[in-house]
Amino acid sequence: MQLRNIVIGVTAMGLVGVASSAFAETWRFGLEETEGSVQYGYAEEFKKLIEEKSDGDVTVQLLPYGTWGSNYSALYDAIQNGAIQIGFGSGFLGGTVPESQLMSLNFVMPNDQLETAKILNSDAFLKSDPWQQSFRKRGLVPLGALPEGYQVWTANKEIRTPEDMKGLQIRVMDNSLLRATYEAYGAAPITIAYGELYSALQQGQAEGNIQPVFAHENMGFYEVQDYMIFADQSQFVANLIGNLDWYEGLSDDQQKMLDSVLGEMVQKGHDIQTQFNSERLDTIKEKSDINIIHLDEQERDAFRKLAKPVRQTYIDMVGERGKESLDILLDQINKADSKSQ
Ligand code: 6CS
Repeated sequence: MQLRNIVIGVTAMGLVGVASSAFAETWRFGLEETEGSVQYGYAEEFKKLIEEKSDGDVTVQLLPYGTWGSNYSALYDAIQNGAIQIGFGSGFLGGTVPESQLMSLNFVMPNDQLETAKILNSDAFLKSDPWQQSFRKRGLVPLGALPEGYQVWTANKEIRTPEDMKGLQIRVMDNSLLRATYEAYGAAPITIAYGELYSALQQGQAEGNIQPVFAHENMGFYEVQDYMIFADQSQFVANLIGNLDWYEGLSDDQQKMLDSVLGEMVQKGHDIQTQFNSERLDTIKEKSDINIIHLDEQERDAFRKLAKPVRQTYIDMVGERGKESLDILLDQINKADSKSQ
């Protein structure tokens, strides 16, 4: 587990140093996760494609969690001010782009994870005015979305019903919508930084955790939890964001190249997350005797009912633009559902 002892050594100086090079041919790519993660696997593949297709004119520099700092707002600020050109923003991004909390709603996305990736990266959703404006108003541009696998609960007790979750101090990312969701389930959610979560779980400051499987393994969280519960209530989705001025300053050819690489990355991102999550689950099973539980449909239904009103909470929290994005998303999901029937 790489991050337990991470030292935050960065970086005001490093970031200021490149602020003036927002239009340089080195694209700095900030990741919310460490090496060995889905974001890192995606970024390595993205780097390879961009460097090949630009004939070496563009170099992509990967900045994993810890190299730019460990407080996510430092990463989002750096992307907003152009010190870092592109990066991922997931649960914590709600403080910068409130509408992005849409990705945290439970029981909304299709069960088919590739379908989710296709819808979130479709022109109908990604290029829609409300979604674009949510980011553009904050100096950012949404370039894509990476579903990183189902969010899996862990705890030191079995959880099959909302009753089991009652009062559980489960850790959520810093996101009002996630807090509202887990309060609706009856839990007592708390927020802790990603890099401090292992020791918080170990010391009992947090009683439960929510991560895709690869992260439970990559960060060692499973070592200090007894139960792993698959409720398939939501997928972890990271938004790929760029600095707006940087994006608009790219030549037409560069924008086309970027678009085509992002198109290729939808399937590749899905393949990476599927492989990482499945291999890491094997590792967890080999290395621990954690109890693994899969909720059945009836058990999931109890959580689904409690999650439904949180859609309105999202609208109340973020306003009309967020409602429009939710409507577009639900419409695309319905269309995909009716095609598959
Ligand atoms: O739970 C978190 O804070 C982090 N988890 C993952 C899988 N990626 C980044 C995120 O911020």
